Amino acid sequence: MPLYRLHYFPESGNSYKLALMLTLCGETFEPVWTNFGGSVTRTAEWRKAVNEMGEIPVLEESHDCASCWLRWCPSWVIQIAIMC
Ligand SMILES: N[C@@H](CCC(=O)N[C@@H](CS)C(=O)NCC(=O)O)C(=O)O
Repeated sequence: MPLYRLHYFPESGNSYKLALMLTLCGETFEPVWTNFGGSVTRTAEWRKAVNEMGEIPVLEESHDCASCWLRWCPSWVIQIAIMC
């Protein structure tokens, strides 16, 4: 079973949509709260580490090892990735 990490913030409908889909698909995931209001997604560090587009949500997926992560975005691509 894959490991999932969802970078989100609570007010994000796009994040909610993915958390709901993961839950309805019976998947567990680690929610990674992101300080969107504090503009962390606009920093060069966050964009380099998480999403160069500067957008939330981002889903990370790992199959074999906890240090190898696939990173998915935007949300419509994530929905397809969860289904595959
Ligand atoms: N097309 C993207 C849009 C995601 C999106 O608009 N996220 C907003 C927050 S809900 C965002 O990160 N906006 C960047 C910004 O305002 O700096 C998706 O569906 O994932």
